[in-house]
Amino acid sequence: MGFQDILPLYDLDGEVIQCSRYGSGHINETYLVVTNRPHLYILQKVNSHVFPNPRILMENIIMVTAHIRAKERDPRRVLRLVPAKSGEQYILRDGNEAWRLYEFITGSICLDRVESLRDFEQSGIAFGTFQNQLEDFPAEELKEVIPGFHDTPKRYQALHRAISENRAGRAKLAQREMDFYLQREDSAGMLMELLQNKELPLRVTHNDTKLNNVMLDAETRTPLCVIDLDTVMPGLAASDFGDSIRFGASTAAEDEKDLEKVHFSLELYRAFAGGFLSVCGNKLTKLEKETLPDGARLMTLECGVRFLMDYLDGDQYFHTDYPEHNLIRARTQMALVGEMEACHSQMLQIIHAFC
Ligand code: ADP
Ligand code: GN1
Ligand code: MG
Repeated sequence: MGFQDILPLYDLDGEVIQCSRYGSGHINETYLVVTNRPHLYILQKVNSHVFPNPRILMENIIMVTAHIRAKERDPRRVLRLVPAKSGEQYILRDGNEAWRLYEFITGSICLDRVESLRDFEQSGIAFGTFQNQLEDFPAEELKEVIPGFHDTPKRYQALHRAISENRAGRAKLAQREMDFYLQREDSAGMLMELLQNKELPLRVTHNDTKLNNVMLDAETRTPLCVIDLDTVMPGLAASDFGDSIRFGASTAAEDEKDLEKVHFSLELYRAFAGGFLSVCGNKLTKLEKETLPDGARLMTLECGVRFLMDYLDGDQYFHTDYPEHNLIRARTQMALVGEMEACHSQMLQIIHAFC
């Protein structure tokens, strides 16, 4: 099924004059729909390989957006699903192929790279606010869309599986990367252990807190809302903080080939931490705050493990543009992990300075 089959199922405001691929997400198929009114929409085909049960994912999104909408008057401050003519909030075809239509968040920008310290501070405010908005959401109502999504030791088990299967015959091309990640396996379970021992609380978290999952107002460059709610599930505050740092506190793109350009920026880290803690710092426990730097290191390590695993599996999961794309991504994460390891105490001091 293509977007041509799906658009007629909606009662759109105006005639469609354009529908084209949009954005730089790694998972879903996203289209910008333009009508002659003009009225913009975002149409998405949910990735059925990554999300084999889109029904529970959509139920989560419907509940979470309703919860936030009850607290926010401005429609631009929460994702809004457009119902189909049938009244359904999403369309299911061929078993597990799900399509959904969102109102386009007008007058907004979405950044793939940080353009200023302030932009990143604002992104911290956006994710801190999201955490607060869902603070009173009944976590038990949320389904675990991808079980163990940020269970780093479980990600390592999957890497071991990928190495031994060597499905794409690429293992010989990734020896240095496999060595790097495997050397760090012992440290991968730290946050999961604290969670299992009930030393860290389980919260409702976003779990995919990339910079390009935040919409800022185009004029004021202050947060409008957080998007890409597919992975909202019970999780750790340190994972949300950490994944933002992984992506946004790098001096280069996630797929930069020239590793000399890839550095972890403490300045960017400080900007995000300041924004994030200014809005939700008083809600986090002492240990949660102490483990935020570990969240950054572990999310970067984990994402690198996932890129490497996908490279070995033959690019089954993340969108790729060329055969080494996932290996290149695994390498940038290695550069960042190395620098984060070297400045852990400074990262912690920065957190203390905001508490
Ligand atoms: P993926 O899971 O593939 O990352 P996203 O839901 O993040 O998919 O969407 C991909 C991109 O589409 C976003 O980074 C953003 O640029 C754009 N986008 C998604 N939803 C909206 C929206 N409601 N309004 C404006 N832009 C959007
Ligand atoms: C994916 O969907 P997107 O592009 O925002 C992935 C994240 C990774 C990220 C790496 C559901 O995020 O977990 O951290 O790529 N999302 C899913 O860039 O796996
Ligand atoms: Mg996204």
